[in-house]
Amino acid sequence: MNSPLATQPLSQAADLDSFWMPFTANRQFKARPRMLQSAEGLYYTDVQGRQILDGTAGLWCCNAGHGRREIAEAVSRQISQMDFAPTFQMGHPLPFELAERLAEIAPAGLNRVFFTNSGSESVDTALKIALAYHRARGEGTRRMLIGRELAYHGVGFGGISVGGIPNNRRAYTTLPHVDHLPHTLDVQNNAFTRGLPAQGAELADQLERLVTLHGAENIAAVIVEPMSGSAGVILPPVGYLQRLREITRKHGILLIFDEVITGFGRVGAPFASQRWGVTPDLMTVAKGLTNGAIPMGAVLLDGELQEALMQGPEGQIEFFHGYTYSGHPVAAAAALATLDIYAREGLLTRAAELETYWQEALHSLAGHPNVIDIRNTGLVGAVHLASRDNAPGSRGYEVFERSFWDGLMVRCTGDIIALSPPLTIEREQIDRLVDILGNALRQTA
Ligand code: PXG
Ligand code: PLP
Repeated sequence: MNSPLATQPLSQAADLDSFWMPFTANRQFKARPRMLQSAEGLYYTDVQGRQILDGTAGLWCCNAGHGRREIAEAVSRQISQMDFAPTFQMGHPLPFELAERLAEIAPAGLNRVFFTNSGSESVDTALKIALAYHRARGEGTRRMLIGRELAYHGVGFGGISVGGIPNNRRAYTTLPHVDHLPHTLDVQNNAFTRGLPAQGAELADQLERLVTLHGAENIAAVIVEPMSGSAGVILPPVGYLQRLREITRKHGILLIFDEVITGFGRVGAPFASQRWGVTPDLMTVAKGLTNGAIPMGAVLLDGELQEALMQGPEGQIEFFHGYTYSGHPVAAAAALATLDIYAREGLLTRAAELETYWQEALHSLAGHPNVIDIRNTGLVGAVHLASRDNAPGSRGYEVFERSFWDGLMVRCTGDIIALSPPLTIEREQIDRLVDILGNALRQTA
């Protein structure tokens, strides 16, 4: 494998200036573009015809792998039959069917579904439901939202407010009445742990401090990713989520799990909530809901929350919120076809079956240059590199770029390499992934 880092020709695309790419160093990218053209199974093919093993399921979303014909056909059929239908004061069967199907695989009690178009919209929706719920119950002083350091909850103003990634916040303004729990990354004590770290459950007790500081009667909800994905795979210490659940319940605070990444089989159960045995009051999803094929998100919630908003006259709208495309027929068709695939192929639990193999393959990279931690759960992994003096992030980026030209797609967050392959990955492909990444690590000083 030779890395054509310096020899890559510019793409054939006529003009790269007009598209302002999201979360991208546009000038750097456009000087040497990585341009994908097609995808099938575990592989992307780029415009030069090079095959790239997908180590990230796109952006954590193509859980069933690429090119799934059933999804394409469902989308094509639906778009011909009915391209769009309003869901404000109007309906069509698909989102009703989809909501019921989601409730069947969701953690017990989460049997109401509000549709959105993305994870960011799901987060804003969940936060609004939490605020409206308390107000409807006569506890309107509960306005405060608690997030966590290093959390990623998308890019809406609600999401960046409860989120804790400094670069995603600092150029903007955030909601008032927000506070944050400490994050749970502890490389000093937990480095190279296989699975969930043993140390750190007591970090959940920081919530008691925030309750004392702000008053339980002022706190509406706590939102956490059961496992932080974007910030570089930060796992919940054993017992941590249970502790958060106990404290929130004790103080009448709603608990929201943001399962945009962990949902749909990523950590070995349909949802992280089930894998780690903690049921939140609300749960946000997106990404894997449609296998990434069509934008769609959702908030799943306990039926009692919706009930609390239904106390007014029958003709009164109980929740003043919704998106033009909430329950979009084409997205719903894609989601139903996706759920069929997940069920038929056992993908919502396949990560649990592959977990040990994945874990050992990944941990074989311990001892490679600059590796200071390796983390894993389900089919998620992170290789954490020491940062270069005065150039944090540069080493991670170099490994990412080298891997790409060697035929492997990974994500880098600063100096952390994150991995989340499609849940359809086979053992040989895991070996290949680790080979290419190992090579990139060895070649990166
Ligand atoms: N919550 C969580 C936990 C997420 O991971 C969002 C909300 C926002 O979803 P949308 O659909 O609005 O992007 C996310 C998204 C990465 C990466 O490389 C992660 C996400 C998106 C893009 C890249 O880690 N997570
Ligand atoms: N802006 C304007 C002017 C609108 O009319 C609408 C929806 O009708 C929106 C924003 C919101 O768009 P969406 O429902 O797709 O989120």
